Amino acid sequence: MLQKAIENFVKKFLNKIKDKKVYVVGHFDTDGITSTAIFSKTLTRLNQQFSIKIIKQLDKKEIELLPKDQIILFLDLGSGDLEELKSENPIFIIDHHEVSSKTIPENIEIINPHLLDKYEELCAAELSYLTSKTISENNKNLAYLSIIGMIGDTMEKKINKTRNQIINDADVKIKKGLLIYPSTRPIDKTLEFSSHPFIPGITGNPQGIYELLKEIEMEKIGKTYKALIDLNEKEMKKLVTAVLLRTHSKEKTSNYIGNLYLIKLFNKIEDAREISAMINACSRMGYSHVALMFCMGNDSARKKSKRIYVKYRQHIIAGLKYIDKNSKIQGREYVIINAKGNIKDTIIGTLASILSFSSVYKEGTIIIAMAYNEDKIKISSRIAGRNPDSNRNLKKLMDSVTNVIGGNSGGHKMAAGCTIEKEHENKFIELVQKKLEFELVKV
Ligand SMILES: [Mn+2]
Repeated sequence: MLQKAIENFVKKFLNKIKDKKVYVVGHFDTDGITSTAIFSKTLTRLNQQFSIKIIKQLDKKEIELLPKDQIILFLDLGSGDLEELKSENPIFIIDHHEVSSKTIPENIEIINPHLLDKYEELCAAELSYLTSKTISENNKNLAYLSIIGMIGDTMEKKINKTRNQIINDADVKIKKGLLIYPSTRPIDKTLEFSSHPFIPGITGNPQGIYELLKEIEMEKIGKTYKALIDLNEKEMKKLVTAVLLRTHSKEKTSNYIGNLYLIKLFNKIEDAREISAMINACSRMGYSHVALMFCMGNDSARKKSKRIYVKYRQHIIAGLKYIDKNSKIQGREYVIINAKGNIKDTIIGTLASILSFSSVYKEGTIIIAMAYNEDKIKISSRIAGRNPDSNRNLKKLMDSVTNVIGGNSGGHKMAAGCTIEKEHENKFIELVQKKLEFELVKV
């Protein structure tokens, strides 16, 4: 049972950290950063000495850098490296990624839903919150952070028993509606900037929005439209119907309708989706510490986060433009985009995702995007279309290449990636092309 496992974990953790320093290592996405924020607060409240490091991924180099005389706490990472973490050092892991080995080394204590008798989908921030609450009931006011992390890992559509309990703990309001954000700003603006989901004829099209809102007789308050959260049931229904009419009939309605999560932050009602996107943006732009301070309630970090978020969106648009203007390797059912040093490695995956959801490439097209990261190359692959029935497996494709030229790969059938040495740039392209041409014959 989850709660039993957490109680056991907490007992050992509190015992080990006495008179020691804790070294917290968190993953750099929204889930990892909110998890780290929860533990920063928790450890501060315990009067515990600690330091923090936010990392993109746990590799050999990071493992070597771990201090030997401190208690290590991994948040949202570590499960895939249990063998490598085997040492004399006590290590605590709170994570939800696949576990690499069945046997847990003796120095490791781990909370991971995959290791429970009954699996329940929870993210690291939710597990961190439950652990924090077990340490002290006073930490109940950190529940909202786990809601932001959960949305960051896109788990908000499935509400299970534990998640429901966390939602009850958090001061969060849920409203059913159109899944675009931020739901707290005038509806015309929110529609204009909606990229997840991308609404054909609406996203980036003020004229289309004007016509849609006129058609459903959306009311204005003074000169501005109401925000999504202020719509009554009837208005929301009309809006949803009008938007669905503009989408492709093949798409599922559930992509567009769901729960809006409203949280109170700095004494303002905020859309948790927007906050989650802001944290993600800061981190990907290289400001993980600002994102963390923002989560901890620092007001100047909040202002800085907003500025970085604006810059991030400009970066995304500049990246899309760069890809559009520059040459790509076009196969019959694939495209290889090699951005080299022109696009940040931390946003190349986001760009590949946006391209896969847009109508730039035919449904089923494999998109491979590459960007430099110092002496390495980060590669992201996606399949174009919202629900393409592709018999291609991107994880297998990435694995098959790294098996030959080395590097790390991960992901799943529809979205996968890898990191390789820069010197293998041409070899990578050559191998992927061969593989894709060959598969084309086979399929
Ligand atoms: Mn996570």
